[in-house]
Amino acid sequence: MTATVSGLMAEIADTGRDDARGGYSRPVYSTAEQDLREWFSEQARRRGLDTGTDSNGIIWAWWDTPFGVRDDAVVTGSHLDSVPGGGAFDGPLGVASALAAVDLLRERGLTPAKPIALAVFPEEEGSRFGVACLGSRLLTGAIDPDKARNLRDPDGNTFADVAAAAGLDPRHVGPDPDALGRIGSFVELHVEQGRGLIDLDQSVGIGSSILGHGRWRLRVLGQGNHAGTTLMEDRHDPMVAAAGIVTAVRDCALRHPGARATVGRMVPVPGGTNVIASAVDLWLDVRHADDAVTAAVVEAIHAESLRVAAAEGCTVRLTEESLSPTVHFDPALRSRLGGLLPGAPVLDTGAGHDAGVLAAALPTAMLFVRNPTGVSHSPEEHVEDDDAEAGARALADVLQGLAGK
Ligand code: HGY
Ligand code: MN
Ligand code: MN
Ligand code: MN
Repeated sequence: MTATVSGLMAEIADTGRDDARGGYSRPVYSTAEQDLREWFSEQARRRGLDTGTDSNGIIWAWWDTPFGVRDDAVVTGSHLDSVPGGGAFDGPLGVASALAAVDLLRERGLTPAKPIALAVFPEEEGSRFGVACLGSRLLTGAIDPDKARNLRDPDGNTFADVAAAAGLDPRHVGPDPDALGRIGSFVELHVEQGRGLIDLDQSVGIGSSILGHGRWRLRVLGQGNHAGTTLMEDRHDPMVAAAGIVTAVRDCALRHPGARATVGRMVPVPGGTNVIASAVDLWLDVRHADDAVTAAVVEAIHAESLRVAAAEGCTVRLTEESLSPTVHFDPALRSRLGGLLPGAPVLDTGAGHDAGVLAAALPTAMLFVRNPTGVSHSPEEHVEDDDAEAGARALADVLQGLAGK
């Protein structure tokens, strides 16, 4: 029985709905994301794939060759966690398409000459612990395991405690050269998070590069006090400084063509309506194709922030949380995909992906599927059924081309 992508997506359409924000909130190791992990594992087992979760929380589902040697495998997959109030497709589309592609290949009677594996990576969004692609960073050694273990979620839970509650042994997270050594190439299918394929009027595109990006925390320190008894002229209000800093972030980005800088999250401390905050945490997301420009934008924002804060009698502390250099996908693999998908356009992307982390360790490529709204990290994100099935067919063609006889 061949499942369609839209049929598989319909099965998980109610998991992790966020009625307050709209869209989905599926933080890593939350009940919703755990339900999706279990759904995927069941789907994989139903297809006879040898399925298990490794010490980093990555789920692997293996379609072995008749000889059973797990070497030079062709791997595809994505993630099931989401941003708060995210869309249905960012992550799950790649996972559902991988399952549907296996069905299509079985229907075509393929006996893989190389093993094919499906993979689901935890904490791709970094929405719970603040570091994007945490699972693939642990796998490849791109993050220190101790730093990972001590990351905290907004409720103060450490990654070690949450991972342990999810059944992992936090002492064993970290680089896994054996797992990496089994992979010959990795191809991630993902909903496009922009307008490229709309403007090209195409269903599927091939990834060329991922914009370098990073995350920083700006802590603005002021003088907490009573909202009623503190005269305006006596205040050192970090919220006022923070408001000026958010505008400065936009202005610094505009002064560097091609740069993108966002403050998507701002948390006053202690956060009482009748309390002048003592501090405000802002999280900064800065991206540019040239890593030196990203650094220059952050430097300009830091300098501006110090000036704006000083004018309010406040100070600012900047902390780097994660950094991902610009990634150009493997040219040889990319041209092989071009041969397997004639006419598919090549796209760069401003969004980060596990494929971007794995690209540092092995030949990696991406496929994108048209999103007719061009909007992502939002309930408006969408994929039409026909495009979703076209994506699964394209992925099946790629897997067959890379792993077939
Ligand atoms: O932030 C990103 O670009 C990705 O969606 N995690
Ligand atoms: Mn994603
Ligand atoms: Mn995302
Ligand atoms: Mn992503």
